[in-house]
Amino acid sequence: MKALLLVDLQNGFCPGGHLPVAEGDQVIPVANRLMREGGYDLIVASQDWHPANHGSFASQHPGARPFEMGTLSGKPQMLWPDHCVQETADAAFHPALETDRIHFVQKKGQDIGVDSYSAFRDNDRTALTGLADYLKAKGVTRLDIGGLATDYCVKFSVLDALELLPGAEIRFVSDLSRGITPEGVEAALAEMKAAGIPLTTSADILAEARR
Ligand code: VGL
Ligand code: ZN
Repeated sequence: MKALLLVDLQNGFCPGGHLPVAEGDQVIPVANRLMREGGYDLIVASQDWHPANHGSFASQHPGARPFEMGTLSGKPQMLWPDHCVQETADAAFHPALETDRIHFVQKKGQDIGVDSYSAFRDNDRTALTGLADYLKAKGVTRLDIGGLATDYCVKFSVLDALELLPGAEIRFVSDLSRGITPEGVEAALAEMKAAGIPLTTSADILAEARR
């Protein structure tokens, strides 16, 4: 069972959004092509879905500015601009994303006291989202992962998938992903490489599916 996980392909992380990733919108056609022709049996997506008063927002910390380090529930936390607030356009999937091809959407980041970069669990590593159980129940043997942002939600999702789906082959799809900072992307690539995650591209996946 081959599955694709599309991480946070939302307006908020695309140009014009509240936490824009450079060229974030350029991965949308890649995602659509992979959903159509990538040979996947199952397609899942995560959706950053914050309450308006989420504790990761700088706006909730008097005197703090976005992209400063702060604390949340006693732990170091990057403070973000308000983004992906539930039911707003910023939290919606990019309008060009062919969402009718997605079988399951995992929302995350609803708990105001803890951030959730990974699609699989909160940053404090206690609460699981349910995505790993869903994928295990489907018998997923290979999971390709990409999306926004490489240095946060994609990286943590990849590393958690490796741990929470033992026996499954986990791959990072580079051209399906863009990051917030070049340094962050470089560090994320090194971390994934050190964990033994193979890097693949949509071209390789499409060629594989045609064979
Ligand atoms: C993300 C920062 C805050 C992401 C989500 O999707 O990478 N980054 N919330
Ligand atoms: Zn967020």
